[in-house]
Amino acid sequence: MYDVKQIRNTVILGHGNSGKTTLAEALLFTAGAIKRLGKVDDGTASMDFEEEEIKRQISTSTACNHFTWKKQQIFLSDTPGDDNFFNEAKFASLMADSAILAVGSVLGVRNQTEHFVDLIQDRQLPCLICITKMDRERANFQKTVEEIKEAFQLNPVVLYLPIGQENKFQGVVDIVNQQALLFKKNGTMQQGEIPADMIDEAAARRENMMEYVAETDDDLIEIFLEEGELSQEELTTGLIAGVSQGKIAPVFPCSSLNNAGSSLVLDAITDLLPSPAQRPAAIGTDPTTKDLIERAGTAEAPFSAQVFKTMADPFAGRLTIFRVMSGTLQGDSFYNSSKGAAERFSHLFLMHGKEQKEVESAVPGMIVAVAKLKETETGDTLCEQNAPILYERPEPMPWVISYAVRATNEKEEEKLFSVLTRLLDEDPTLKMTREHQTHEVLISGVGQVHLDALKDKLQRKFSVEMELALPKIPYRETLKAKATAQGKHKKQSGGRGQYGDCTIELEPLNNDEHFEFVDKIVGGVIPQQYRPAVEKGILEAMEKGVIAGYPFEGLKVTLIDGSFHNVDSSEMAFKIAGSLAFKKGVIKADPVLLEPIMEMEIRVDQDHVGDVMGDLNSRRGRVLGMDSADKYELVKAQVPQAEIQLYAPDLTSMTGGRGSFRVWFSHYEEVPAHIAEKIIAEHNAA
Ligand SMILES: Nc1nc2c(ncn2[C@@H]2O[C@H](COP(=O)(O)OP(=O)(O)O)[C@@H](O)[C@H]2O)c(=O)[nH]1
Ligand SMILES: [Mg+2]
Repeated sequence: MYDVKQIRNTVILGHGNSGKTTLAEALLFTAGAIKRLGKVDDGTASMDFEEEEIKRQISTSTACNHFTWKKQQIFLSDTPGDDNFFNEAKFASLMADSAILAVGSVLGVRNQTEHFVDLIQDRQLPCLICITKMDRERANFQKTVEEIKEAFQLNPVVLYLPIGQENKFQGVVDIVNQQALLFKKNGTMQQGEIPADMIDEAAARRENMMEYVAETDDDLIEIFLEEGELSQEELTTGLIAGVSQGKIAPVFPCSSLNNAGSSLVLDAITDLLPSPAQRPAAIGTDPTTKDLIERAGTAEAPFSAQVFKTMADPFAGRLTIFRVMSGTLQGDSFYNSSKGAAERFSHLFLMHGKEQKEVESAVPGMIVAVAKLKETETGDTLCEQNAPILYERPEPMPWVISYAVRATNEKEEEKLFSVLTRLLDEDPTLKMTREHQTHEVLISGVGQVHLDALKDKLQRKFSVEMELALPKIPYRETLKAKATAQGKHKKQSGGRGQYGDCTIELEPLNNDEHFEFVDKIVGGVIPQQYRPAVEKGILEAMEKGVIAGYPFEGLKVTLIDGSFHNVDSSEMAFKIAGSLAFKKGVIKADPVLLEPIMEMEIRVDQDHVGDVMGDLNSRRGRVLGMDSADKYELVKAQVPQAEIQLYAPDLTSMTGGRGSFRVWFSHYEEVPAHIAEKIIAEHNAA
């Protein structure tokens, strides 16, 4: 049985390539959870176990792990830093009680670092900051700390000052205890002498730290002002309180590739970061009354949990990963209050990277998994049926790029779509839709790399190959003027003849309706039984379009005249006559192409607003307005779908990764003539 106070649940966040996975590896190794120190670069890191991660040497999915350090149960999640997989980091941050922010000592704060700091601040997660890769050439600890101070309100406080940098990085000065600690190969430290040239700085930093810590607490500041200093105990307890309230973020220099500094971080996780019991109670609602309910993170409260991840495994089936929010989970069932369904399971697991280890029960703060649930999806709340609660479903990152997908081998179409359906479960940022007009299946995601990685995953994990192509734009045709046309179908040479003749008026329908048919035949010039055939013929011809092969929209037809033959007229003949009249009429009625216009909301930093607007202009976009949101500007615009099929990668390169956007369908609009000409020419050439 686990004690909630002995649990620490933390998530590693930071931009891509900042050394998160390597740091996780070093922590696991030092704590004895893995036997060898794996490397991202040769594909042996235990947190990057998916084939696509090994191939790309980037994490694409959150890896959860559990290990013990100093009798504490540590739950550690390693997340992707790439924008394409930001949703993984976002959801993982919702499972954790604290965060470790990784910032590289060479490149320092990057544009993307901001996104992760936003996650930390949104949830007010207490946080440690690791300055990674201290062994690298041009590593600069001080400069990196200064950058962090400047860019974010995290209040970094250096607990350990590096002794040496680059290949001379050999240990740290422990500021609180004024001692030197030198690295040992196994990730732990041995005591040493503070280098002579660091003694003064170390002492000054301790003074400084006292003041800093004192300022986070009313009692401490009083003591500090009276006594001029804090006792060792006051400093330590003040530090712990400051960290767990998110007022101070301790900074650690690390070189995880050499396993240097790992035990310092592990100690900080257990000694400085809060247990689930110290975090604010979880807040949900009562599913029937909608009243707010608080659930404290104690083992005695009624059980509740939330699902943050689902993994599709080709062999084991579906694995549902959730964090216990309150109470104790035991037995073989729980209630899914999001779906209103009871779920049964046979084993409860702890996650160890790609492996799982069975466990008897789970208490708040623990990340656990069960296999083969029937209805449960990511975001769902699990609880006791007689103490139901619903937690707010986290909003996945919006999709911004779509491709038409098909199986490379036509025979594998069915398999492809069944596997894709399973993967949709696993990744809430993937969307699959069938486009009725173009008959394409579209797969939408968060970015180019996101969909490329999906393609790889399908091939490697499920051995189906898929092809991605830019989707066809669902253009439509319509008319702008009125016209009258006659359609006559006549074949009366030998045998039974065919005869149908109709005259119709065509005009635009301005009410968003697809089609309207008015029958104004008088005196039976076309017998009643043939008139619906005229309408049918027109409808069928509309599907195929007239000028460029796209479906025709917004047409009102009035049937005004015609003639028939007693023997040779038939339904078929009038259908053909109708379609002939339609085609002839359309040509005279100023036909045009319509294109889908999308509404976009682009979030970008001040520095790039100008570039983004200029670019929208060149994409035939119309800016509707601007808004400010925090440090960002929100640009609202309408842009033709044809112009933004690859907007996601373009925006990333335009803004250095600081832009993001949402997009949704707005309406149809006429295609400008010079562009319509090209589309029509392409159609005629095909
Ligand atoms: N020299 C050096 N390289 C490192 C260190 N930590 C990570 N790296 C390298 O930096 C790259 C990115 O590391 P990774 O852990 O995958 O970063 P992540 O994307 O944040 O998970 C890899 O090539 C690592 O080998 C370190 O402490 N020292
Ligand atoms: Mg990684």
